[in-house]
Amino acid sequence: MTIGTSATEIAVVTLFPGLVNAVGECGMTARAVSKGCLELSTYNPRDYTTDRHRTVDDRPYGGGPGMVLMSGPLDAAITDAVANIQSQQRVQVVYLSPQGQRLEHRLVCELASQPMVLVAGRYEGVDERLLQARVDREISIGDYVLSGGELAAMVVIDAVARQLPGVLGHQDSAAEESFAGTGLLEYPQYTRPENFQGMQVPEVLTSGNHEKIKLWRRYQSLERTWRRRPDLLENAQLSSEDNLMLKKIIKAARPNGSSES
Ligand code: 4GS
Repeated sequence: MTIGTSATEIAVVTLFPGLVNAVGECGMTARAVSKGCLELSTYNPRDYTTDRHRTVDDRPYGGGPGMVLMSGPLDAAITDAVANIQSQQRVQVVYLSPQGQRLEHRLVCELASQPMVLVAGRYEGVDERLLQARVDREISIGDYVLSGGELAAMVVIDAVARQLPGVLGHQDSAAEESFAGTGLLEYPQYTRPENFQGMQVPEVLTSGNHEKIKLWRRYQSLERTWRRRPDLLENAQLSSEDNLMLKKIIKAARPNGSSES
């Protein structure tokens, strides 16, 4: 018998398996695979065609430009992908599309806990009936149009992989980063040399005073978030010390209490 693995299983239905498989061969995501935290597989709808030309697309009913992915080959590929997932958990079938729910940290964490089949579209999209019949949810990586869902699927895979326990070298890295712990942007990072083209590393970072370093970094995180992504402050978990620091930051930027706009 086989022992149920604890790896998060992700299968991708794609006309370009080589593109998607590359994410499992490089960097952090490759480490997640080799450590047994992540299992990646691909299913090509073209392998589930039955005609001589291995047709996966056709012209849209009603006319118009471009081609639409046919339901049949996609349906068969999804069925095979779902059947080959070992996990006893419910498999989520996800279609990557600009019409989906926007990907953000909370959704990444939610996805990390379950096996999924990611469906990557091409051309003008897929037959609506395939979405109705087989897809549990649609996810978008942003308000722009890609030429295929593959890059979006790879974004999901990368973001999910780094949330899996045991993937990151430093255990705390995932939790410490932007959005994860507190919903703030990260503080700036520096490494050798101490002087780069006349620019010095902030003195506090070479002081060895860890309490001061921690405060400085928190200040930087708060200031950056306030300047660059003030919208994030609405939902950030701020301590009373954070709120005091934020007041200081705002006062330093607006000495006369003038509204900056
Ligand atoms: C996205 C996106 C996307 C839509 C795929 C048109 C080819 C394309 N997928 N987030 N057909 N943005 N998909 O642009 O996920």
